[in-house]
Amino acid sequence: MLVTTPPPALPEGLRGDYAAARPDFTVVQNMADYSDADHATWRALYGRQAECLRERAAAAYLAGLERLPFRDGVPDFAASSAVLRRATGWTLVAVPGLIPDDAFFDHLAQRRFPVTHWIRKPEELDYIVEPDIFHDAFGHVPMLAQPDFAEFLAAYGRMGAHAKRLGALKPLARLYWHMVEFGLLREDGRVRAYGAGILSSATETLHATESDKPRRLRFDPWRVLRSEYFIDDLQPTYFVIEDFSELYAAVDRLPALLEAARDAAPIPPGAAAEGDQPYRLTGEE
Ligand code: HBI
Ligand code: FE
Repeated sequence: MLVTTPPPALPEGLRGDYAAARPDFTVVQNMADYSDADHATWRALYGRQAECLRERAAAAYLAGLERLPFRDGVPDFAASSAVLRRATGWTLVAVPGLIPDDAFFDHLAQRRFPVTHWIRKPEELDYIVEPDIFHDAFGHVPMLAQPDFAEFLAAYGRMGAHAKRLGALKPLARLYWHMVEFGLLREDGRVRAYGAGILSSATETLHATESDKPRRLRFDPWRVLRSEYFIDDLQPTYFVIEDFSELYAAVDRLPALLEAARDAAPIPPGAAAEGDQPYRLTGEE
């Protein structure tokens, strides 16, 4: 059966061609489909972000970026997968854009990271509503070469089916949002970004690592699972880890925490909560 429009589980108006997708929502990445303008858009985004991130991204992210063939234009997923496979056993699969939760979790559990195959238009350099290849590849993929993070993300995928049975998909999605999209790491006494939503945006990078406006809190899974978020504005709250092993360490406690978070009152975006441990930008703590 052909799927002609995004399935009902997805928001309307997505620009990907879902009719071309296989049942697991993957498509073929055809390098010949990218125009010179597409490669130029990638290079413009890459050049600007690589410069912005030199002093602001986590060392593990920058090390991953260095190993991947991302510099010269829209990356070939097969070549990137070869690098990741050796590092952590992950591979990339091409998708038309956002895919349903079940398919997304299943890919992660199998160490396949879904990457949107199309790139934004030149007039969208600063902001795009849907994730494109720049967000998915430049933002997410370098961290897949970090062993602790790579383990965590596969374990996260394995939690998907369990969370769905519990009726706890919302709390599980909050963990992804705050720690995979917008996570911060303390490194040499400074705040560095490793979350893809930060790293693929120049504005969010400065806001997350240098502004005194947002709240920065010590990572606490129970706090994160209850924390609501904005999808279309700079984040008012970020969570800071000290080491990537903290994320994987939280997975053991997830089944119980998800159930409790499902039944707890959510914390509105940017709000304070009891027990918050603020982290100061230049603080020794
Ligand atoms: N699909 N391609 C893609 N990328 C995502 O980040 C993504 C998705 N589908 C579902 C989804 N994320 C969310 O439900 C996660 O927050 C769990
Ligand atoms: Fe993302």
